[in-house]
Amino acid sequence: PQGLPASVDPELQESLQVLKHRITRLEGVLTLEGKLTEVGEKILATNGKEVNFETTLKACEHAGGSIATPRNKEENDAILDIVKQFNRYAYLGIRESDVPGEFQYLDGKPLNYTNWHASEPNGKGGENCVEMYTDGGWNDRKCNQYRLTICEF
Ligand code: 293
Ligand code: CA
Repeated sequence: PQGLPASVDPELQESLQVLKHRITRLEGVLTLEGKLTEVGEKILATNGKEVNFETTLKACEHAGGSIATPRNKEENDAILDIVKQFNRYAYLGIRESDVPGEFQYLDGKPLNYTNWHASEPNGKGGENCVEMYTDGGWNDRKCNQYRLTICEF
């Protein structure tokens, strides 16, 4: 009936349950096929392609996501799994700020988790992007390298 919230409509409740079950099964299939990694509430995916930073940003955005950005060790490890599977470094959603040597998320907020490789960052303003090595450590690096595209959703 008009005016009642969806939360009390039993038919909508049932439809929602069916949809959620189908999504859960799809996620299971895609995870099994290695096309998708779930970490917390986040989904990670790669297209296996190596492109520069700007192209990575666009590819992830075009897919409705954003470039993978590790916010904690669990997420760093999940991205690392993909980096190791492909044996290719990947750019992260982190960039140098206006202050040389200081890095931030793409929205300009300060980092609240880091995993810099030994002696990094060392670019002193000359390496504005950040790549993940195959040991999970981060290196500041020029943005024009060809790196594995990993997006988060
Ligand atoms: C220098 C010293 C190397 C280091 C490299 C990277 C470049 O060449 O040990 O691996 O910088 O930091 O981003
Ligand atoms: Ca560096």
